[in-house]
Amino acid sequence: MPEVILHHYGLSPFAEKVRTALGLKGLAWRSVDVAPMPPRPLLHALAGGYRRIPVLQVGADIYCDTNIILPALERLHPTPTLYPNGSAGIAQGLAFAWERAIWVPTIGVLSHYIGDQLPAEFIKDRKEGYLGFDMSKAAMAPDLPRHLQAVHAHYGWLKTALASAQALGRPFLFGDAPSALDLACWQTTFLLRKNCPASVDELLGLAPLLPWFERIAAIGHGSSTPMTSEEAVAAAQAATPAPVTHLPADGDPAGLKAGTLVTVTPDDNARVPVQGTLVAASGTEVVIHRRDAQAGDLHLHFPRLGFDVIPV
Ligand SMILES: N[C@@H](CCC(=O)N[C@@H](CS)C(=O)NCC(=O)O)C(=O)O
Repeated sequence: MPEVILHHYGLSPFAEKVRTALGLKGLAWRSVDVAPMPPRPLLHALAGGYRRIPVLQVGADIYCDTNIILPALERLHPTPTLYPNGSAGIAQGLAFAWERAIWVPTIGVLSHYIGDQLPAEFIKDRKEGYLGFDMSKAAMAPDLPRHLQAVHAHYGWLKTALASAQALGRPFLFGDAPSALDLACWQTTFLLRKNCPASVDELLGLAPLLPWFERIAAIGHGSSTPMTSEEAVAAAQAATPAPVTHLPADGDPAGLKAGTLVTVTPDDNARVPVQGTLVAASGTEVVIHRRDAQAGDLHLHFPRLGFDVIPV
């Protein structure tokens, strides 16, 4: 099987979720360090304009969004599982819900602490190309009380869930082993705890979560060796996209047929349409083919949750 290649940067918490999933699976992987903001021309060649981080590459198969990266890792390297004790559906659904609901309020808290230290060009990039709003401290300050309420409300259910698990002698949400849901809830907490002063724990009442947080932090990232973007593009060029055998033929719930020209666009932020020909689709995944002048024939995989698939 071709190497697992992660395109990412160190400060990305969504990438930290994938790095930890790679650690949980004990995988050896290749690490392509990308800039924290575009231009990223060689990643653009692979991901067709999808601008978010991380992106996972396996040969000529490109996985965009952690909600398809984790299921792909699970399919390619099933053990140890990211979905212990039959948790796949609930972990995937709640991970999506958690990240979707808590992301902007989490940025509000982050900005409260470090928003005035962020470089102007970073704030401009996030406003114009990613979030659609100004994440500077001054701009976000009026919404801080509302964001704090939202963050507290979400940690409210997480604390209840972890306390209930602990009462049953379980260190993680679904038992003895961490799940994709643990990793999702953990990564947004990681963003705050990594970048804010220690007082963030008190502000958000995180103390009951800390033993769980440390257990996940201890998983590590497996073993990675660096790779350049040029080498990653060459690896895609030299490979052939894997035949799609894990999705039903003509399985698109909206009746889209293989061969249809479509765009796939995130429905929350960084709404850059990626165009390609539908290869296969189901209620959980869509795969499109595109040919890139540098990277050759590629299959791009996206989750259905959080993306619009529109015929051109
Ligand atoms: N739903 C996406 C969210 C990814 C995301 O928002 N990543 C952030 C970095 S943590 C990002 O792309 N920021 C803008 C950028 O790096 O260009 C996923 O699960 O992968």
